[in-house]
Amino acid sequence: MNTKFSLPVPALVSVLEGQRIWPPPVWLMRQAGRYLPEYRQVRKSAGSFWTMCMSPDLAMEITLQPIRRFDFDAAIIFSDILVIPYALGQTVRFEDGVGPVLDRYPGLDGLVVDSGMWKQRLSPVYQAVEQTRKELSATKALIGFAGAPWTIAAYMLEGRGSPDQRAAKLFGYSHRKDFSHLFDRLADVVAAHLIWQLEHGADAVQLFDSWAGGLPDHEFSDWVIGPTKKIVGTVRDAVPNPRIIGFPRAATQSQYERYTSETGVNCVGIDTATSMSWAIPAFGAGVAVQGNLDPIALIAGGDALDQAIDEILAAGRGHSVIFNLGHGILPETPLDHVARVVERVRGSA
Ligand code: 1CP
Repeated sequence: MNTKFSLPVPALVSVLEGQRIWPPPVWLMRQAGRYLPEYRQVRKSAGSFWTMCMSPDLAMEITLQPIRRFDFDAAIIFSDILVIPYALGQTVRFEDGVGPVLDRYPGLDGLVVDSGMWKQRLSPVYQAVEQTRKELSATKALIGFAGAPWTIAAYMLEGRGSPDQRAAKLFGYSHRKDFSHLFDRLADVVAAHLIWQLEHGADAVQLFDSWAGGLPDHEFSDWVIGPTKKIVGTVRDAVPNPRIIGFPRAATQSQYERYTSETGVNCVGIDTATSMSWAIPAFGAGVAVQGNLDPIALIAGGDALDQAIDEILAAGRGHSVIFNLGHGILPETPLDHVARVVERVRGSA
């Protein structure tokens, strides 16, 4: 039989390939998580966050929960950016009320170099990606992700999340060479992790550089742009037409512009303080823009939420945009406010 049929292309994929889709595809960073009662239920029976990340069946279930409830245009695989230090041999624990806590940084020589070992340790993520892609409707995109090297390095050297990344910066300023070797290692493992997710069925990948804000220009070049560019190049050499979203959260406008023109990503995620109407012309037509509703406006709801949604839509109309938050959704977010976002974005046709 020679029956030809073509699968629908998810709207998010079309936007990442440069098309202008209206209404724009919508998903929310950290859309699988504690604001969902069905997530809290699974979390309770699984016992720990890490167990959920490392069990493909549970990770798939949690990934699909927000799609079932809100019909988002994309699912993001349930995992964490801190699986990378784990793959490198630096143990991570998630403590209730504290967040992630890492063992002491073992130094470059203490990190695992064998990519077979990385793949083995991270294999539950690839299994989860493969299973989820099979389960998810063909109209929805599946996003894989990784932390970007600077943000991962900050956790590895600080041992936990920190407001100013002081330990990582101090290390970087005082041991430039060692730091640059660490970035080389991180770029290798992060690129491999993105490639393996794409090979197992992810339609796109996002690099989270959550701590990119607050760096001087020189360090932004060395620690954010350089490693990201290297990762994008490695992924492009390994996989045909990979779709890559970069999110250098809280960078300055000129840093955002340089990140966009120099790294080679298909789409740049902007944070809440960076305006959509500035970013679209500044980044140019070849790059899609994702963002950037204030997660606190999402908690507030009402007129403030409607107005914030409408401003982003007005700025984005006629361009390649993906509707999202400017940072992750917060646990206290009311469910009906999230439903309101999807309804209002879809209603803007
Ligand atoms: O149940 C729980 O207590 C765990 C909370 C939780 C969740 C739901 C953590 C611990 N990680 C996650 C999942 C997660 N993390 C996803 C899943 C997919 C989705 O988006 O739905 C993603 C993409 C991440 C990415 C992540 N982890 C980032 C980058 C995005 C961001 O928000 O800036 C960061 C910085 C982390 C580290 C991390 N993991 C968990 C927490 C609480 C944190 C942040 C801690 C800190 O502020 O330092």
